[in-house]
Amino acid sequence: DEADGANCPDSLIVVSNRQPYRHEYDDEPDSERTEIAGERSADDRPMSVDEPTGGLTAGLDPVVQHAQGTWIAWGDGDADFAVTDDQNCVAVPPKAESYTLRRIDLSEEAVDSYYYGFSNQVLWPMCHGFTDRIAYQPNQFDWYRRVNERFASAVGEHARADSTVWVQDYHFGLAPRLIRDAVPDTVTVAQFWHIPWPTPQTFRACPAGGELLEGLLGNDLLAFHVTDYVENFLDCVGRYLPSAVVDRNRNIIHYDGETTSVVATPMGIDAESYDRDARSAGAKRRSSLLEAYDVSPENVVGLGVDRLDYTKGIPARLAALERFFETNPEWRGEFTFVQKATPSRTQIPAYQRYGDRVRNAVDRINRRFETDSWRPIVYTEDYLESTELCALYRRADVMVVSPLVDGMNLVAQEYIAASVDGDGALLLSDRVGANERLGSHALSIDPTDVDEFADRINEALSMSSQDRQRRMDVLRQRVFENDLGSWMNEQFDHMRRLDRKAALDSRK
Ligand code: ADQ
Repeated sequence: DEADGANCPDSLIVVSNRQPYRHEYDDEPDSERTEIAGERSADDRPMSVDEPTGGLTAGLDPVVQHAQGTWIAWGDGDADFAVTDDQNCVAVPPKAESYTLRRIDLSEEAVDSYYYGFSNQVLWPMCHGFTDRIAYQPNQFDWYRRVNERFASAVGEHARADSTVWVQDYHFGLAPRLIRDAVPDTVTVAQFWHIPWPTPQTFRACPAGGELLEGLLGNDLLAFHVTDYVENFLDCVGRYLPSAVVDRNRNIIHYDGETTSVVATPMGIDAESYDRDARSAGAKRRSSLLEAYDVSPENVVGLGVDRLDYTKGIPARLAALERFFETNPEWRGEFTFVQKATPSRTQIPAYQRYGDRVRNAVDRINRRFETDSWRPIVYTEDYLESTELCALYRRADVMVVSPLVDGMNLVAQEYIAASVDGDGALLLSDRVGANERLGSHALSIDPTDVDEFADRINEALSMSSQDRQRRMDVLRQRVFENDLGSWMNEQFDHMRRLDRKAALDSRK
């Protein structure tokens, strides 16, 4: 199951908000990404190209290379449009050009309203069930529609009769129907929705919800991580689009002349590469982060790795750690918890406040328990190279993944793939998509129950080595068998099986 694209459609068009390559002028370097140096813009200013590091973008890039396809995304780099042609296209990867990156130029106002507004302050909280965090202004939806239209018409310019269009995520809820109207009838349109889909009760709070459902039903294939989200989506359509025909046995919806198959395909990671990085020279040495913070090699280490997002449940995790140190004083000085937090969407006030809340809680707990030679919580927002992240994963005796809600959660899988010594323990929230596949062999937690959570930390630390090994064996098998490559193949198999052309022919 190599993720090299051998199984992908002949003519593939990927649509996503984030682009795989970004051109930046060197005078404003971005330390968060690896760079291919030495490029120069037409006006002869030195430039660099950021390339994808990890996750879906890095996984899809070789597939689109193999397909010699087209990738359409927001051009968010300051030198992006200095290198594109008059259609806003550039051939990538740099120096090994094999596919077309079509960049969409978005104004600041468009980004504010479409990305920070409707996508991240309406759809994100709504889909995660945080309806009280929805901050909706009507012009946000107008911009969301307008940006979806721009992406859809770009797809129209690149699509051929045999193209397959694969749309990523919640930034493009309206695009599928718009794409359908902009491309030949024979084109297959598919989408993967990376976050949860809520119940009808929650979805009631979604502004323009009906239009969103209609947009998504422009897809031939709509995929989620787990069956709960599929069920919720079918329930929402049944409830809020009365003229749709929902076939609950086959998970198919007929609406306005189109047929949409809805499937659950849990996403995996490139497990081999985490395994490799964890075994590499850099990772075998002690984690330089732990050295920098003077964590004793004798200490037992717990680890959390999250974006600073209110769905990730970091304050509740810190409360559980505080309870743990309170009730298990014998672990003071012996157990250090490392929290790696990545600032995200910091333009949004709720995210700024969340960051403050987390940092304050860490400081308070550290002041309460720390000694001259030991600090209970090591907290960092620094960017970590993959080898350093893998060194931490490998070193961690206990990994804590405790979101309040999470579509899937890749961090839990990364920990497992990097646990090459096979003796780590995973504490896993029962409210994440990953729980479906991993829950039976992790230590399952309700992330909001402070006492139970603290007990579970104690349980993980006291578990026998055989028990940890036995659980980790099964977890590793599941993560390696269901990796990113097999996830992608599953998508492409579904797309192929739809056989849109045959369906059209039979209608004639
Ligand atoms: P996220 O909410 O971002 O993803 P997650 O699935 O954990 O959550 O993926 C985060 C990724 O970012 C991981 O690959 C992690 O290693 C990486 N990362 C985090 N901090 C980093 C750092 N400082 N340096 C380098 N890498 C870092 C959304 C959904 C999830 C879903 C994924 C994929 O919210 O539920 O699992 O998409 O569909």
